[in-house]
Amino acid sequence: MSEPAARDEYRPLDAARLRAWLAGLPAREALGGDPGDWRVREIGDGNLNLVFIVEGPAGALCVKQALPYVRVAGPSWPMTPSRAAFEWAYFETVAPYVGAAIPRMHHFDPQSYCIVMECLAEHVILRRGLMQARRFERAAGDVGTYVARACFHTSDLALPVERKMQSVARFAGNHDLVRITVDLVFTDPYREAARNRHTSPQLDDAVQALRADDAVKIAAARLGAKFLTEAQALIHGDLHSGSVMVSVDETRIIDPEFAFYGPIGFDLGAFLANLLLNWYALDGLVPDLEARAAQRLWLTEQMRSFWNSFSDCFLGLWRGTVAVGDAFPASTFADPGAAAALDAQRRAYVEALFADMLGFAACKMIRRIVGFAHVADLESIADPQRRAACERAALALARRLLACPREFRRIDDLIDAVAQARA
Ligand code: SR1
Ligand code: MG
Repeated sequence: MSEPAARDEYRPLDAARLRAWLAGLPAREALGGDPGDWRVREIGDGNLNLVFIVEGPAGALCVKQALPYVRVAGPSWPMTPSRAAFEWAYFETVAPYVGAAIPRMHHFDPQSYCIVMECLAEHVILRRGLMQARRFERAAGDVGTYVARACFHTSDLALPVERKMQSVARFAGNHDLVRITVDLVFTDPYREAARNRHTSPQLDDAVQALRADDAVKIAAARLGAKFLTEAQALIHGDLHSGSVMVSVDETRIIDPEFAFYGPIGFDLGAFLANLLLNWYALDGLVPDLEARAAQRLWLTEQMRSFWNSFSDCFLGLWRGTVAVGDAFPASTFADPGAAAALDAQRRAYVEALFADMLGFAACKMIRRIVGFAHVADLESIADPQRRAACERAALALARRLLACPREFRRIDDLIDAVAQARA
């Protein structure tokens, strides 16, 4: 990876500069015509970056530029734009394993922290679709398969230690983004912090109770320690429903700027948490009772499909690959008895990932309700009473997941508990 330019050389793109810069890249072929013909729109609505769509007579491209600060907070909250290099490195690393599940990457410029990629014009952000109670039958299963492939192939189950550690070292420099997650997911929600906010006064009592609940705080802190210490695989690091783009028959994963070597359950939990938050937000998003119940049923099926796709694919890869990884070395389990013992261990490994997924999902739900960055599913509910009721129910489930993890052995245990947490 090239050395990024010094921060004071940074210049944010505007339409004119973007046209001039793209005109000098081979990727311009995708646009056709001349720069003057290209239509440039800035469409970024996330927390961090500029995102441009450039349309020419022959086609379109997406250009993402990392800002040197948190977009939603402004320059008072600086953040290294080198995250763009880690986003590029993540895509480069997982591309051989995930096929068309990521956008086609055209170019990375380490001086301007810009990535040029395929424009997914036919796709919508999954969160936006779910907020309109739309259904994308493939999405959750595809994301489960994606996490299994990306994580299995970057783990010690598939990689010899030399390659794994080289990759760990490559992503270790993304510590500024890991710091954000440590603060915003595992620390601030459980204490008074200037950046926290919640629906007040409606949720004041629930937030106070959360911050006084030592069992829940210990569980969250243990998961925070796991996040920091368990370099199980290369993880996306921010796999919420805004990082997934969908069409009727395709699913694409975007925005892996938080990538580093961490616990697989963190990616699983992030996606699951966002399905759960949407489930609770439906009380405020879908007024018709029958339509809401039907959408909720569909969403719980997606949760099941997500977990089943992940576990089937992960186990299938582990069983089917001629493993060259140094974890559970295949050569020591060659005879039939040992092979059966290894298979029991594989199942135990995946069961542990299930428990991690639920714990991390709980942390991700809590941070989106009482921390800095919330989700549009809940934020778009204008009536604070109604929004708070949805948030209170989601918080109740999250606290139960953290306080009573042994009640949740299978995905159906979670699905049963989702509706109970509304009472
Ligand atoms: C300061 S960044 C806030 C959040 O936005 C990103 O999407 C991550 O979830 C991060 O925690
Ligand atoms: Mg993002």
